[in-house]
Amino acid sequence: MNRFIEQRHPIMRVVDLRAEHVREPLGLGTPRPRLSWRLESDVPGAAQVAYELTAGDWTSGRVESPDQVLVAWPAPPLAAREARAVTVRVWTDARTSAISEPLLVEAGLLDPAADWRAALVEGPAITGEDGPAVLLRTVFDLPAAPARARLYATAQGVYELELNGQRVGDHVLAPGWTSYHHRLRYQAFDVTQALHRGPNAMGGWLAEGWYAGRLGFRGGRRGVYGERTGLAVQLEVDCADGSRHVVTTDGRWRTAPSPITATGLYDGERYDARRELDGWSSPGFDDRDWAPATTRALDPSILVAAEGPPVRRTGIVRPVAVTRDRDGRTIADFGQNLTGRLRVTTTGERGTTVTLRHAEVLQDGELYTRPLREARATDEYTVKGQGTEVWEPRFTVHGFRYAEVTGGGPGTTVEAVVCHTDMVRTGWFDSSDPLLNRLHDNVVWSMRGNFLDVPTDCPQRDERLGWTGDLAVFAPTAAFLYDCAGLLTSWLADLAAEQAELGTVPFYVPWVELLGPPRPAAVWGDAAVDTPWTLFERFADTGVLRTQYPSMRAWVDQVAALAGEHRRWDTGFQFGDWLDPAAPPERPAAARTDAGLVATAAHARSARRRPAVADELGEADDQARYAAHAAAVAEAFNDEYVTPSGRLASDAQTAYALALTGGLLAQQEQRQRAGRRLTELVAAEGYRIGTGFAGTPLICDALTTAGAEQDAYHLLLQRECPSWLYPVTMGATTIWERWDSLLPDGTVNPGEMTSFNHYALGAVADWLHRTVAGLAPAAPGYRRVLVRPRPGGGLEHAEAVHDSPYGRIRVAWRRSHNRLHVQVTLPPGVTARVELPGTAETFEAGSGLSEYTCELRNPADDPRPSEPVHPFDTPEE
Ligand code: RAM
Repeated sequence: MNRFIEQRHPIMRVVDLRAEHVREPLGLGTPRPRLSWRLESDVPGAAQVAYELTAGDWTSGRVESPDQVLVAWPAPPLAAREARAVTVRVWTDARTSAISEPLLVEAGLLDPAADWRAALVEGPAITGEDGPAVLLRTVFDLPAAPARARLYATAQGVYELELNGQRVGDHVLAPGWTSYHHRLRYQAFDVTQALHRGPNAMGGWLAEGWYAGRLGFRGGRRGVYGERTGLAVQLEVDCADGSRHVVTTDGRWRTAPSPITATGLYDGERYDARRELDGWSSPGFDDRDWAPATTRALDPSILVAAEGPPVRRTGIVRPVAVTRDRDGRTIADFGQNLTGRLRVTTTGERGTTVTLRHAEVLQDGELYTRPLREARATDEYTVKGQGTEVWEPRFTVHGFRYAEVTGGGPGTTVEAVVCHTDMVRTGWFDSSDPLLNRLHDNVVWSMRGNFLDVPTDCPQRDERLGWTGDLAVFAPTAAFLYDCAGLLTSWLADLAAEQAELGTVPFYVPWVELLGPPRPAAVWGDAAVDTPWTLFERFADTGVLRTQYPSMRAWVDQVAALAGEHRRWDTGFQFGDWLDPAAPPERPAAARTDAGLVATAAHARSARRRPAVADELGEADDQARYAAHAAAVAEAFNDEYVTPSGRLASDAQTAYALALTGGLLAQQEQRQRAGRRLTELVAAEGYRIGTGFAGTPLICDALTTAGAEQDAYHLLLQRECPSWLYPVTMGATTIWERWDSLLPDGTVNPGEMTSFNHYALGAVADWLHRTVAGLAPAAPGYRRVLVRPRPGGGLEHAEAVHDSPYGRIRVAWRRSHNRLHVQVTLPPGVTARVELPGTAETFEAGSGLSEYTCELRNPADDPRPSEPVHPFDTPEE
């Protein structure tokens, strides 16, 4: 319980002032960035009653309002490139805070059609194999020292830039992956310090990446977005003498081959250090034998600014063991399945090649690469032979725990460089059960491994696609663990763009046509509704509801049309309860629960959210229309799939879980019967998992709703396969795609889809946070919290900590004998309703620390009537 030390706040102060969901607000894409801040105070119950914002010399004056999350920009809109220092101070009933540290907020190129001048300088055309990276460079003179310099850059491909021999920024795989034909992200850098009076040089590395490299399974496709890469840069310099200079990618750039002779996201990178060109991005370099770069126009209308943090190197992991296999090859075990690449230090002889292969698992002491399918995941470094050489690939990442190193000299060492979107960690869980804690750590690592600009299904094989269903079920967990609002806002913009083009929400976003044209599929397509709702619920972002509103509506309307007059979606393609453990490995859609039942329940859930969204946005007509539709779908579901006594047409766990958590059972009697039947089915299955993709994220909530929390614990703490803890007992360090990705005999599941890093089944962590620890949102952004811990499973203590938009929330409990002690810590501005087990009494908590003690009785004696544990969907009485 003491893993998270309480902070003492001796004074009242405003901290963590931020703009939109970007932590470094340079080059913002909006002229009116919304602002958020946190208040720290040691006065119990303290809450803001008013604030004053300043932006440059503009001030809002005192505004009577408790709002402190995504508060509307108070000043005249920013012009393109305009920067203003923002501060805030707040008042509570009793005190006034000091003025906060200033936050410099700077707009980017707000109207790219007018502000963007750069063309693309091109790389080579694609071939049937991974292409090389090329170098591109130009030189320019500055008449005086720079006073302010901004570099805006993007690529059709992936790029890195250098100025005068120095790397620009620390982004990995920029510009990231968006639906490039709709939205191409540009990056903004402050490069004032990298320039000087006189001659300067700028250089770029450019490779195929997602734009032109191989994407997708079964051989995939190349050149999905275009057959030739391009780099676009616009450097804007204001010099001390008042002169202004703009350097762009244009016909003056020159190009040459780089040491990277081939690079691809799946196959890896080849680097020949003998081909390095010293000083190539510095002014004095002789580039006469470089070729002039060809250029082509860039359509500026698709350019967008970043909405979240970039991909970066976020950690280094050193091997926990280094062994030699039967053939004398070195195998490094990093002790953790992760996403990134190796940094190798070697002292070989010139011309020798160090080969690095990657895998998630070993079998018979060797790397086992079959689960990677057609991803080679192999990097090669050819030594130049000048003492100690250190190399890390630039334009590839792999999902791996083990690496095989061959060909290096005797002193060759490797370390793993973890790469993913550089989100701020915001959520923690701890309990008295080490296996449960490891499960939670595995969820965190699977999120890290798969939030690489796009929320992907897996990071290792020839796939790594933004599967919508996976994200739809995982988003609530993700939003607790990390501040992923920016990343998901960007992804949702792609989802909406693809949906508008394709006429439906595709299976994954960005869309790459691999399996024929996109088709609507329940649960997966419902990401269009679920994800913005989650962002609203967890980050209080009404803006994202507004932006996604047409996409949400289009999805619900499309499914309503498919369901037709009888309001059942029981035709066409469905993934259904994908990967039900009872389905044969080669037929993952052959689940026990009828696909039409799953699809209709999913539709009912999305339809039910629509009026809530419409209400939030003040769309009264839609509110009434969709409320009626949602009721009609629920009724249709009841008519078709539920008996009057509460049995379901598919007598399977997922069917009951969907009905119970979706509010689809009209009568109390039906709910009780369904709850009992679900409990029976779970017990009959021996408390092993009996649900697939659609049911697994809901099963513990469904049991809780049915008043069977102890059965949920039984399921949660099961160690026999299939279960959440079985992989943990098998040494898993991430969440697996299949419960038995590794079979009990230690061999790898022979199925074609056997990833060891797939976050979807980790969605249970949201239940750990909300119900085991008892920390659930009860109003957007956790402004109000439901503290409803439900101890069980023999746990002695548990706690969850969340850095909400308002500040740190902690709920911790510990049992001693038959007493339960609960601690609740809330930040200023946040209140909680506290519901302790075994009593119908409720308590109110305000900011600061509140402590409660109650008797723990047999949970079966709990007098509280069963009710949904996800309170946010159910208005407080
Ligand atoms: C697999 C993906 C993903 C799932 C789809 C249906 O290929 O890895 O997890 O959403 O199938």
